[in-house]
Amino acid sequence: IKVKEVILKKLKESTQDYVSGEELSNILGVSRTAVWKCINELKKEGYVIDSSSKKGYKLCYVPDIINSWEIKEGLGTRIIGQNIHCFSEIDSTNNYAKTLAQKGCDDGTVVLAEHQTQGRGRLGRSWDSMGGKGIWMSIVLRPAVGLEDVQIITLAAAVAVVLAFKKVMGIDAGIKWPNDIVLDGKKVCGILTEMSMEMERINFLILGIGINFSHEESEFPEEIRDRATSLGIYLKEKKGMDISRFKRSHLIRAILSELEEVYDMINEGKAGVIVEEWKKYSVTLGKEVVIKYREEQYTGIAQDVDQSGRLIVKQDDGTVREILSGEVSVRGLLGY
Ligand code: BTX
Repeated sequence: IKVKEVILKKLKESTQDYVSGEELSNILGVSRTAVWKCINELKKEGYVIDSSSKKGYKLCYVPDIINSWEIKEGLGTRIIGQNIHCFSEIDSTNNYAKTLAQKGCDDGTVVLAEHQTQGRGRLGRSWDSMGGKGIWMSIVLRPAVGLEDVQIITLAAAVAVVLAFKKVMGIDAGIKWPNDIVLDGKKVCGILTEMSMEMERINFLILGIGINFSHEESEFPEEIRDRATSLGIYLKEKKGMDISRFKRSHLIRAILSELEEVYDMINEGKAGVIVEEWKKYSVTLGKEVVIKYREEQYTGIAQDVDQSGRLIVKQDDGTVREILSGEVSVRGLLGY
């Protein structure tokens, strides 16, 4: 992998000119045949490289694939994304991240896959994770905070994703409490937070983020088509832009770097700042909501989110409830 990484770096530094096979083999201290083999591997992955027996190699096109060196290129974080594990197929990135965390991996370790065969949502639901179309990613966090702040981390992750959408694509997305990210009332991203506790303390936390990137409408399973959307669908409809001008690795990098900023704030005890930021993007506050919790169901108006991330709902009879978990449907969103 190292050799491939260096070759790619060299080719990227010189996109106007050819880089000779001899130069590459000298830099790397490997044979020209070894260089040629790596070039072929890169081509198989989708990189378009022109090779000329006289001049050498020239990089013509970088594909939208997910690998650690594309993501790490220009990633300015200290913690999040220092270790990145990429798979072409996996059951669930959250499962793999959990195994890594149990073995003691570093804070901020990232797991990504092109395709998940058993992508998971919350409450035992499944998450459709089509190959090559999305960002299916899990991040291991070891926050220095107590259990009461777990909800804030989930809210913070949603804020990080929304900020990255804005920075990279100019898209203004909304957040449905606690952490569904929606465009035009449809879900474009879901976040699943799982945690391991030890003696009342957080041992580690897995932040699973699923983003529909380039799906066309017909590529979603029929049963979710009216509730799901992708960045690609939205860009085409609203801005007449094609998603192919963006690369997933670029968006991933932006998310990791926004995530590090909010993560720092949490570790510094600034949960309040996160809640205020979250409220700016909320599509829940002020709306009529239906809360389902176990056997119970009631309606009310979502009034606020408190410092612990609880949703404050005022019921029609005036009773005020604080909600930490449960299902919340918002009038006008996701088919309700
Ligand atoms: P959730 O329970 O809020 O959402 C799941 C529900 O959303 C499903 O029941 C279905 O109705 C709908 N749905 C399923 N797939 C999609 C999709 N691709 N787009 C829009 N709606 C969909 C949200 O759970 C949390 C999802 C986290 C996914 C990430 S991906 C990386 C990591 N690994 C893993 O297994 N899960 C997380």
